[in-house]
Amino acid sequence: MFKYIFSVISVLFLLNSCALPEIEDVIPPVAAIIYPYEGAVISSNVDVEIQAYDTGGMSKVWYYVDGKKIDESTTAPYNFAFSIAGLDKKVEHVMMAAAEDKNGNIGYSAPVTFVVAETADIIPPQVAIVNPVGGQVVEGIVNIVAHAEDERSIQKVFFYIDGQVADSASAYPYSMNWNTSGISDSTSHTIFAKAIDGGNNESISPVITVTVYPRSGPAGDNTAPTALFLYPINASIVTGTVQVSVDVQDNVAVHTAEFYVDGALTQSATEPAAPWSFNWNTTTKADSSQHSLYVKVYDAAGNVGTSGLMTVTVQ
Ligand SMILES: [Ca+2]
Ligand SMILES: [Ca+2]
Ligand SMILES: [Ca+2]
Repeated sequence: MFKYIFSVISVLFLLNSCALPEIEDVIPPVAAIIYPYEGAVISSNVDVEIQAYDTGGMSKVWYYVDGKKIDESTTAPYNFAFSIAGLDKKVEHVMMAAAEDKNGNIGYSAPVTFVVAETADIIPPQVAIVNPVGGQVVEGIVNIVAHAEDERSIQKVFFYIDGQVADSASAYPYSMNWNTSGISDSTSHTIFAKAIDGGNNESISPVITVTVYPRSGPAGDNTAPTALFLYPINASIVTGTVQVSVDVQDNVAVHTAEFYVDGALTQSATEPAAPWSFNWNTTTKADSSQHSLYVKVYDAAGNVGTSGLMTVTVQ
């Protein structure tokens, strides 16, 4: 009997623990219409771009124009070829997007009002890369920015790096982040943008060329640091523990300094203040032995400088 009760309790406990967690997703997705933007003037068929997000996963996204459902998709990115055929010209139309998550919650975008132009747009847009500038040395994450304008509307801007589409933007500001880490030092790369207006006219920006310098130092620093012995002086006799002093300078900052004795690294410092001073123990050297000394200095951009070679005699 007790055994039976114990079994029932066990089963109940098991069922209960299975049913326990699972927090129900009651939060609807967020949705936004990226293109057309508010007030856009559309002159031909365009790509509608909708962004939607849900923490619990998306089921589908669809959109309406003037209250009538036009299209839907279950896979991101939510871009739709949109035909303006049948839409009245010169009047405002309202577009709205909806997104449904896997639990059936539905979220709606803000409405966007656009106008279908009476006549076809035959004037192409204008576009130029405004950041970086041609000839610039770039590193790390580079924010590429294009300026695009049209007498009616810009539909999309594509960014090309070395002739390949790297990214696109449908909303102002037209920009993308280019991660240059992993790209070989001191290599040249071309960048241009292509803008498409609401009439599907295209324009290409002038091509700019930049040089990638992905090390950690300031971009464009090509000046090597310098090192100059203040003490000891060349051809002098030293004894015991010598306080070596070296003036280290750079146009930006000295990152590392290294002291070499007879070609062997003996002392180093990170971000040394000038003058760089340290104690050099010569008591392990044989009496009357001669030793060569020099200092190497590096800046954060990887430029290297070397002091002159100096010879001292240990007494
Ligand atoms: Ca949700
Ligand atoms: Ca135009
Ligand atoms: Ca430098």
